[in-house]
Amino acid sequence: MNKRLSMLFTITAVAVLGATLFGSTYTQTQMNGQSIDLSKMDVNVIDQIHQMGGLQLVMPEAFAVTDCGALSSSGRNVVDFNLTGESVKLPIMGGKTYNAMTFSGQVPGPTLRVTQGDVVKMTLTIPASEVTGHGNDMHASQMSAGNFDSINPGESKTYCYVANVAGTFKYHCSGVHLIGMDQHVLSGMYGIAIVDPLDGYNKLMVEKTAVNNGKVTLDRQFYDPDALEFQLQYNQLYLTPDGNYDAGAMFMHHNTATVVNGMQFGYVPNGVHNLLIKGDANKNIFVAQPWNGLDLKQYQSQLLFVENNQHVRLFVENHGNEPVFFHIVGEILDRVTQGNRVQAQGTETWLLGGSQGMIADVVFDEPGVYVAVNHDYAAIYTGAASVFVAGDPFGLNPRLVSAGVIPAPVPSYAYALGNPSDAVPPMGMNSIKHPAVNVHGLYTDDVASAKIADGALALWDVVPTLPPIP
Ligand SMILES: [Cu+2]
Repeated sequence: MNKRLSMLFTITAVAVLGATLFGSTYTQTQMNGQSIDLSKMDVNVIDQIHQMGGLQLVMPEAFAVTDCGALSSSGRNVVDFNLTGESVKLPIMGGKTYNAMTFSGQVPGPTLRVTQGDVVKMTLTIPASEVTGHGNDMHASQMSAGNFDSINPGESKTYCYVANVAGTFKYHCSGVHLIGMDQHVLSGMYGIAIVDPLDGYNKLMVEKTAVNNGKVTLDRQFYDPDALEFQLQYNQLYLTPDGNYDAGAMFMHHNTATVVNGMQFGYVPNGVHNLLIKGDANKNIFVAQPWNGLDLKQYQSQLLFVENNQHVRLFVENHGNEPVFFHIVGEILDRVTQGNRVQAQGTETWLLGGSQGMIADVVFDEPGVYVAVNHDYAAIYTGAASVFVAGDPFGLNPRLVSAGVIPAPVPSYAYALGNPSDAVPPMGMNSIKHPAVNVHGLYTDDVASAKIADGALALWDVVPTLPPIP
């Protein structure tokens, strides 16, 4: 065999092996971008595979079948979850756009929230105008995604399952018959399902100490299960300069951006916060303020506001290709749970591998600024830094009251500015309602308009009407 033919033969064999190993078939871009060193492949093994008739992806026929009719009349609560598959252009940090693939025009897709034991009835619709088919795999189910397969443009398909296990679970596009799954997921087709425990969440214990009669003693504090809740979903973007998916970069884990809820540095201060705190929109109060300015509308970065001594529940998911070392600068995670079982108490950092979720419970005791990071320095510097502001660390209450923005001092700035809509999950078991929500997220304008119609604050309209704050 001449050298060129041999190389082609090897590439074909790698594609077949890839299909076998990953249940997928490499696309041409992935072949070009693959990082396997072909020169080190054992061609004899490939010969043997070919002598055996070759390998190809053959899925067994007998997938477990879900009967929506039977599940709907089983005495369980049925929750409809409707998604559409839409390819759209969305912004990236720095002013460019990328070719995103989305569930329902937003990245991440809408959050599903159910109670353990509910039937989820998920319907995926692909508009006739969509450029490609899409699939769906919900990790909260325990049915193979092969059963659902993928759907062509102009079609719709429904899938039912019982959410038997409590926790935070990824859902994602499964590509077209599993082909291109990596491209679809890393371009934006991911989201979470929150399954609340059937009997509700447990009260939270926080380790403290006290001094009694000159002696240091344990002073454990207990918090009600009701909590203020946020969702933080980690992923990466791998893009060419034109904003297309770059499979070669993906294979080498060379990301273009680390994103939280779809955006780099999406929860850091912007000009409004500069103005409130420094009296000058151009005086940055944080090192990175890339989504800065009212003109960015739903894309301007927003802060996460919490009260002191409030039980805060974080639903965290790693959708990406790289680990998340979840850490909050200035805090210890008071509890980490998965599947409603405590995994850790009083841990500084918790590791989430790819496609892994958790619930982290935290109480922010002192007024201040706390930064939630992926404690991988490359991830921090490429976007995984999200700022929580607890209480009134900037002493704004008197100024906000005298300017008439709020009638009386408030326990967090959420009462004046709201919390970002893409970080606020739907209400569920033991949820404390956010005082207000502002429109923030990697949303199409249609999605942003729908959020406003639902009562979320459009800060870019509201803030200019506020009286000047001295
Ligand atoms: Cu897709």
